[in-house]
Amino acid sequence: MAILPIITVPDPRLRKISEPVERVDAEILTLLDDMLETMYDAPGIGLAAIQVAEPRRIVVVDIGKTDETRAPLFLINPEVIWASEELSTYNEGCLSVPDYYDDVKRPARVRIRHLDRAGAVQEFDAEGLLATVVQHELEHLEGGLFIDHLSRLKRERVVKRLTKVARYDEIAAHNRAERESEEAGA
Ligand code: GNR
Ligand code: NI
Repeated sequence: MAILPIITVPDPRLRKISEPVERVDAEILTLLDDMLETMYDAPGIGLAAIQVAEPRRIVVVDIGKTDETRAPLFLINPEVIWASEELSTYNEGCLSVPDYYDDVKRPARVRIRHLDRAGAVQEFDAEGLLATVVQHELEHLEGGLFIDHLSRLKRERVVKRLTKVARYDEIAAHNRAERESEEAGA
């Protein structure tokens, strides 16, 4: 198992449409396990493969709060096959949009069809937080982000701040590499 780096806005890879999984093989199972470990470490309650720079239609979710209530869901090629007309609002966050939370309205209940780890077709109904998280993850597979639901002003403000953070991190990494090569040479 491995903890993978999570990419953040404005990384353009987050806007890619993820590709369906053709066959659930050992490589996919390893990716699912690594994604779960990465999500627990973050910590988060959902993770789409594109957030670890893998443009494949794979999602892990676990809304359990403690180690005892952990119940991971592994969703391969997930689709919403029914959504309620009734909407509900949740204050959402995203590991790829650090330090920002805002209300998003989505269908209150959904029915999901997906492949499981054995490659078998499964369906389940979700409501409440689970319905919200699963829809948030499926949006990632289309290159979407929860900030797409906000006003343009709000979205641009968040993207601007995270662009500055990314530039700052890049300069810090550059300086660190320079210092380390000087120390190695001295
Ligand atoms: O950890 C997460 N919490 C969360 C809270 C409310 C609505 C959605 C989420 S998903 C998020 C992890 C993440 O970024 N998944 O893509
Ligand atoms: Ni997210």
